[in-house]
Amino acid sequence: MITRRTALMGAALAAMVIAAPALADDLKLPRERVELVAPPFVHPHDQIAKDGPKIMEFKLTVREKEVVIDDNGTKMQAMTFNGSMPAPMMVVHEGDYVELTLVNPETNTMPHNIDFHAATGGLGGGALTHVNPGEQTVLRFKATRPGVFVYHCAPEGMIPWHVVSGMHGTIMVLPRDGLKNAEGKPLHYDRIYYVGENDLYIPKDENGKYKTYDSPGESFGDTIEVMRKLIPTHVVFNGRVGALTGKNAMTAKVGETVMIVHSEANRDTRPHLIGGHGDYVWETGKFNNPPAKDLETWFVRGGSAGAALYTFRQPGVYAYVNHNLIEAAELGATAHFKVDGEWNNDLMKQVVPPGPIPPAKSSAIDATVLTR
Ligand SMILES: [Cu+2]
Repeated sequence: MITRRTALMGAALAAMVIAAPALADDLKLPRERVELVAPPFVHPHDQIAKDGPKIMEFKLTVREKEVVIDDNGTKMQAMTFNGSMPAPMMVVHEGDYVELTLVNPETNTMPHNIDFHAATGGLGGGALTHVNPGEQTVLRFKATRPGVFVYHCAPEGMIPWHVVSGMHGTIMVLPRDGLKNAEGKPLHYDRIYYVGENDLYIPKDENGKYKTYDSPGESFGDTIEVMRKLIPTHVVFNGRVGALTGKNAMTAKVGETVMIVHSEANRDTRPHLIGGHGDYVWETGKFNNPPAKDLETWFVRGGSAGAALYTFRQPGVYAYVNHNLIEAAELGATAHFKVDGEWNNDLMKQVVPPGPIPPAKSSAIDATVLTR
């Protein structure tokens, strides 16, 4: 029998549980709260850690929302962390603790969680972070391995659907003393951009027109049908066709070294900078392996992130693509870098501009005809 007293005690106990920090302060480490920013931008951070390990605090709020994914106005019921596709990139140093508050507002319709590929145990945190609408949770894990690692939502029975609906991002765990090349020489970047590639599977009606839905749940059955055929209708960078092209181009200056982090949580991809290279590329994204040099195209395995450093040497607009060129040109996987600076004629020069072919004096074709 529950008396008024036991009910009150129960309430008091519940209040104590709620009032107590979700995680006991067993770690006597300084804390740093980080404000995340939407990709392709990355929050300010030190490339070389100034002092010892910290508890790095982040907050992700799940946003279920309708988004437009191309210039034709095609709509999708997206599921996101913090409203962006991909989710924001987090940066910490090896040995830091990542403390994430994951919020699932009651206005949402789905349960969500988070699986950090950088974390050890508990399904990458997925087993400890399952939150229904109206709930939040706090997860802490130690960043023990340096590199760029994908994180994504992974609710039981719906994992691929939540991932291709937008719930994926990247965390970068930098070595405390910064990045190095194969010879141990320090490497640094002047700018960093985060490109998150996303394969999308939008259902069509009997007339071949993309369908729209009022909620993620309503789109589930049709979307799974398209997903099972493994042919994406769109392959996009940062949530939609054109998210990083034209006026949305990423920018740099000649002489600047740019770090490009590229993730695909679900499917293989092959980044390529047209007219440039990867000076140093951690194709698997893990900084304890020496970076490869002078790459033309690199391979990012589905479910991972890669990192490339490039120092721009010429001005102009560079296309940065998934070099499955059908996916780049027809399905959307294209970004732009707009680079200002001085042109270097030694590296490239137009010796003769395009013009009419001059008449041949004595042609090899004629000689071939004569010998027949
Ligand atoms: Cu989810």
